[in-house]
Amino acid sequence: MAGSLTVSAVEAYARDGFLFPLDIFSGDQAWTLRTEVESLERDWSDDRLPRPLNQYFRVNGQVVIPLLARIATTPAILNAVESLIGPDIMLWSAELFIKEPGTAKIVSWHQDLTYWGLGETDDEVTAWLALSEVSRASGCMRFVAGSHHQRIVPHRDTFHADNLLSRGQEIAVEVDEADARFVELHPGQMSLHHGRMFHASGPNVSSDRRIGVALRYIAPGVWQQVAERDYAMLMRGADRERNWINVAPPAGLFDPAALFDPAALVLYEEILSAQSAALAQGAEGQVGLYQAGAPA
Ligand SMILES: O=C(O)CCC(=O)C(=O)O
Repeated sequence: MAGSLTVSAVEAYARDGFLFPLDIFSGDQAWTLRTEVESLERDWSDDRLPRPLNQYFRVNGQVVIPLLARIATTPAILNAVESLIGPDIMLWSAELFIKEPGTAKIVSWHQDLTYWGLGETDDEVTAWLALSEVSRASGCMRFVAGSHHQRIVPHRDTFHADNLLSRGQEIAVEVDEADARFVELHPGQMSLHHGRMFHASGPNVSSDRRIGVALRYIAPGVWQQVAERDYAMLMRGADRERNWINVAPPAGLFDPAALFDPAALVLYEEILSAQSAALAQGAEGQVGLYQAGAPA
């Protein structure tokens, strides 16, 4: 099946904690997806939404933006993910990481699972899809091979304005940059990384935007261990464990009807508020992306 990983690729993922580059879309298809993202920015970057558009881009975008839910169901992506976590696949969050050209936005060294409340599971994987040229110059990710074999290491919050992470969290132990692999991708290619992978990304000194879609997939057996409840969208197979409140893809884009429970924008607030118990655990400052009713 298109996208399914070979035995040796699965072994490489188990050894290194990542895989790239994987071809998912042609350059033209990726360009079309990029223009869809950019038309959302053109049409909705005003005050018609309860929160700034970037909030919906950065966390749980699948709940309110059909485009992100649609990308997450791409068979070639799901086939690759299935090779790693099995045939039952749920989407926990879809996120856009955008760095404007010539800007200082970075992502500090971190392990994804640190504040998600999902424990140290091996059954979560991020598929990160490039919708632009993703190079060293444009601020590609860097991975440390084999770092996922460690447990979750201590992190500290920086809340740095140029950090794209919700609390600017960074690993509090030394990471040797010499160990880093640069995850360069062409538009339409993706990488896969383990939730305990040490990873970071640099500023965009190129002349184009750097646009990536991060899709956080879990097997249904993963469970929320900090917040009282959590939500996920079934992508393939079945959710037999029932650890998750199952949510459906949005019926329409920011549909006015979605202002009323149980539809998308209300559901979005409900999910943020539930997840904030995990995502803001131990934070000394406000974790903007998870603040009730507040702009991000
Ligand atoms: O897009 C980036 O630069 C970082 C993304 C990231 O940290 C992630 O997807 O886990």
